[in-house]
Amino acid sequence: MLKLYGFAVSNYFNMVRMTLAAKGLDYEVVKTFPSQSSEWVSMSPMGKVPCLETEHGFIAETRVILEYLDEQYPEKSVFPTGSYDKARARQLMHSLELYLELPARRLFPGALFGGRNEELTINEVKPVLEKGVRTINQLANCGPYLMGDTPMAPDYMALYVLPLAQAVAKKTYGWNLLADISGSAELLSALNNNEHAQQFNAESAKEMAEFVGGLKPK
Ligand SMILES: N[C@@H](CCC(=O)N[C@@H](CS)C(=O)NCC(=O)O)C(=O)O
Repeated sequence: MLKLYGFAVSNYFNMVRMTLAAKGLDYEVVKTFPSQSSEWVSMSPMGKVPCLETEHGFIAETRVILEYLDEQYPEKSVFPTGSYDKARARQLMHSLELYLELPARRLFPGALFGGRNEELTINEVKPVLEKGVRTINQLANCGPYLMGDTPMAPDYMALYVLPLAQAVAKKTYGWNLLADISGSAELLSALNNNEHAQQFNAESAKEMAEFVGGLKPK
């Protein structure tokens, strides 16, 4: 059986879980935190989660895992058919990660973790996020999902990337980023209606509460 390594608070882990659920695949979760231990790095070379264990070996990097799952288990595909539409789906996924998720992560310390961000970082990230928003608007065909009326792999990324980018942009710039992505409210509402999304959100909230509880002095 497939094994998925990661933890419930992880955005990327949840993107894979949504895809596995959409495809109706059985898998076992192995709760794992990122680390540079030699054992973990031998499975996930950057030490990150998620990582998927298949009958052939390990695969890391979320977008690659999603594509592997779709090729290996073509039933209930989460990519459109046809090279052009598939490439557009991949372009959306790259754009969500490179131009929203990753720049937003640079601001985590000040926006989410009670630290502070350097002025330089704050100024560098804003135009990247703005261009990222423009890109998603240009590529998306919200109806209500990013590729039309059926949820697909880009949606399972957007479900976790958009709220995070919104939280960071709001806290850092007072910017309601989601209001600038047309159809995002309908998209997130449709995706959050999914029973698996609700289950993973609940697990994430529970794990986050345990984590925060663990930080409080006893
Ligand atoms: N590009 C990676 C990113 C995964 C990632 O950053 N995961 C976070 C947890 S949500 C992590 O492992 N962080 C630890 C680290 O960056 O070393 C992917 O697509 O899977």
